[in-house]
Amino acid sequence: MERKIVRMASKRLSLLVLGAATLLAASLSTGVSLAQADGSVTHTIFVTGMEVKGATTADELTSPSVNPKDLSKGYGFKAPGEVDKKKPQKWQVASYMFTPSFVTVHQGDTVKLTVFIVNGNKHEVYVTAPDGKRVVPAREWNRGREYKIQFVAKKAGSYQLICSEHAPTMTMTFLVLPR
Ligand SMILES: [Cu+2]
Repeated sequence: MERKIVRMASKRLSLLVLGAATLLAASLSTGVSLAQADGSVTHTIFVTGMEVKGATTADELTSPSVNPKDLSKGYGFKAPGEVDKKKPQKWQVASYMFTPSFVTVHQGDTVKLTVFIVNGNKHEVYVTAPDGKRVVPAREWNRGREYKIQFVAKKAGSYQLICSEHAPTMTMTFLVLPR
């Protein structure tokens, strides 16, 4: 009888250890949210700086009358003849972005970003609070490098990660809901 109780207790203990280990593994391997005693949460978010491209030919669709480069420094455009000399009809557009580009957190939460730059040799980035003040000062990010920044979302409203090289469209928004 006693042995049975001991066996059950040790089984429970090993289940507990397994549960804790699973939790730890989950928090290490994913973008996670860790709650603090005051209810605030630390979010670890993995972000990629990337460029998407699209192309077609002028016989399929005429190229845009407005040059996308006039709409944003983050847009690219190669007119028919500029993409491929052998395919004079081909034209191409491109856009730089952060992905994900929108996340929601609560006031008081800590946002930890790990950003990997896949496209673009040079980006000039900073983070602004809802009042426009910079909570992360300007810095240069280069292709193939991983960068870590963090800030506390003290105010409700929108914080933004902005790349001034590719403004206004290469932006990530953090909507901060009142706690
Ligand atoms: Cu950029």
